[in-house]
Amino acid sequence: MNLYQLSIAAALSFFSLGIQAQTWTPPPPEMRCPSKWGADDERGAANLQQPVQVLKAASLIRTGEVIEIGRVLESSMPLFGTRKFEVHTKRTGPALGSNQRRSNEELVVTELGQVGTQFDMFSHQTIGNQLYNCIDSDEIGTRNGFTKLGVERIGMLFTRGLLIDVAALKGVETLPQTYEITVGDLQAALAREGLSIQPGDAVLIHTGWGKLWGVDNAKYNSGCPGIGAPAAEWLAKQDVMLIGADNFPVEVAPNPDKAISLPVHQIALAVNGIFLLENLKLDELAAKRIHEFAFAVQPLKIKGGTGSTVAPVAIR
Ligand code: UVW
Repeated sequence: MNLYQLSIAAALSFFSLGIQAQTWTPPPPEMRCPSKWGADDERGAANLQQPVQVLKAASLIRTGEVIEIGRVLESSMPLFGTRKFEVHTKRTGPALGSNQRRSNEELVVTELGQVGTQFDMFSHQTIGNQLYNCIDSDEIGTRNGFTKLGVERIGMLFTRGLLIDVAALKGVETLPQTYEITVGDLQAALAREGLSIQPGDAVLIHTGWGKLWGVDNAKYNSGCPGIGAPAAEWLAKQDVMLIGADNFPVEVAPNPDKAISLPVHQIALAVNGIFLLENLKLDELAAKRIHEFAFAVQPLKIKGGTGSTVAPVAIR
């Protein structure tokens, strides 16, 4: 083997060490319901949003620097499946009055809950027919939104944020496509920064995949590195409030186990009542090596909505 072949072999074994070809099966209803927040609960991990959580996050603000981690909404952004985003500018009428006042506005045609940097609510994903707390999605789905588990119930989340930079841990700008981030990767990246997860944290995972946003949208949407089911279950055990990433589904896609579809969506939203935050812009936090910060996000109050496009920030 020459030097080039040796380095390729070393890189392959470095990444393959993390690959867990495990399957995942949803727990039966009696093991996931009622949720730990009670049978009538609709807010899941948002219940961790208590005054003490806000004060803890506020104590992390030392310089006042605000870093935007949300994407700009525009028609040229990557869109999943058949989703669309169109802005139709409306210039409303002639100049009025002696002061010549004119107005501009726009009609935005989009799946407002599920485009751009997006916050997934529990009404977004099911196991069979059942949503979080084993609520039957057919019983609460109407032509005007869901009568339970709507995103309007969440409000402002202001909590401690952590950036887990797995790309930096591996010494790459971008993790390989379909690389499954393991529990060991998360633990090693946290240890590298001397950090540990606390209940109520917003955990954001940097894979580097976000570099493709607006640059190669087809590749961005064709699959991505991200956490697998074991890492999601481990994060859920740490009592996190939210899991986010710089890719479209937070999780590895497609799953290495070709028999299952986006299991992390079910683990987070349907089983544990933990929010997902997709399509984050994490390059600035990663470049500045900011790993702990105050995190703020407020989903739109779309009554009965399955999620919300959002503009979250990190403040340090
Ligand atoms: C799905 O709707 C499956 O995906 P996402 O939550 O990633 O938009």
